[in-house]
Amino acid sequence: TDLDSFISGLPKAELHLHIEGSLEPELMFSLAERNGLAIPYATVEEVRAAYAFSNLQDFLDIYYAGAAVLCTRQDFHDLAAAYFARAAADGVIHAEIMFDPQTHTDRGIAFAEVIEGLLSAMADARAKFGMTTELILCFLRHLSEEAAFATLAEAEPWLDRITAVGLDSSEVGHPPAKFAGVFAAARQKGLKITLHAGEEGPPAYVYEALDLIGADRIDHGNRAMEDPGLVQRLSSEEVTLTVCPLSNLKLCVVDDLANHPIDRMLEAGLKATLNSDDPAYFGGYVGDNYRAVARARGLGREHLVMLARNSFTGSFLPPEQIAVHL
Ligand code: ES4
Ligand code: ZN
Repeated sequence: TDLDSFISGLPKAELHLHIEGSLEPELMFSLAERNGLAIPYATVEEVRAAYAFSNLQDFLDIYYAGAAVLCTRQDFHDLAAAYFARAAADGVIHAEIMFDPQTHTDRGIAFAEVIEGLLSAMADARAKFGMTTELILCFLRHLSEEAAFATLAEAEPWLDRITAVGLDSSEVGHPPAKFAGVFAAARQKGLKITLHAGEEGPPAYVYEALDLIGADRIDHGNRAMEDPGLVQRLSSEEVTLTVCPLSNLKLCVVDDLANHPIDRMLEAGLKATLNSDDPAYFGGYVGDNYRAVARARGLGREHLVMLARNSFTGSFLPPEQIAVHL
């Protein structure tokens, strides 16, 4: 349709993408074979059938198991190269990708293997597609703050190639406050900060992300909509929210895309963006998210243009580069 081709042709940035969540079942099988690892599935169809989640933790258990096939620098390169090719086809011209080093270093994979594989794919994306890319190092919030400090220390040789630090994994019971020290240290090193907050966790976690951590961006933020004062605050401070509709549907953050709050967020003055989160697990890349939510909520071109515009103004690109995209 017209709207579909309008969406594909709309230049956009992707700001919320876990690179481990872009591992398609086909690549999972080929990497398992290349690395001599067994996986608990017989076929690609069986893998996809396992992707029926009732909450975030359900998904995370399967996502961490899948990530275990990633072992070498080449594996991380191939993973990211496949994502950049799909993103480019979707009209993504700038991508800020998150990675979870602890998921790999805790299995004995060297931090260097992970990041060097990602960096080489990023260089290729620039050369092949003209795409600009940035790295966001995420701490796993179900682990200790001490472990996050150790990860930040491991990243030290690459800090000039890491734009921001993030916080992901199991939200409830692991509030931003648990990581106040390590985010302060990251800020001191010149890193930007983005935190998953208000996906399953309460509005209080979004307040903590702002007040205790000084977050530059909020990942998800859906539950902020429960608190009018918080909506006002996010709106007046122009805090970008990286919203992920197909993720919200798959993880039962919303019961139906027809009830997704994206247009209510925009109308409340929130700087919402559309993103894919873990596209291999949630049934679509960023273009699919635009199309699905446009259809379900009846969004018009003005909404879609605003969402794409927010993806650049909310990016961690320097202001002069943002200006080029507006
Ligand atoms: C994640 Cl959807 C989501 N939420 C929290 N942590 C994550 N890690 C990967 N995907
Ligand atoms: Zn996420």
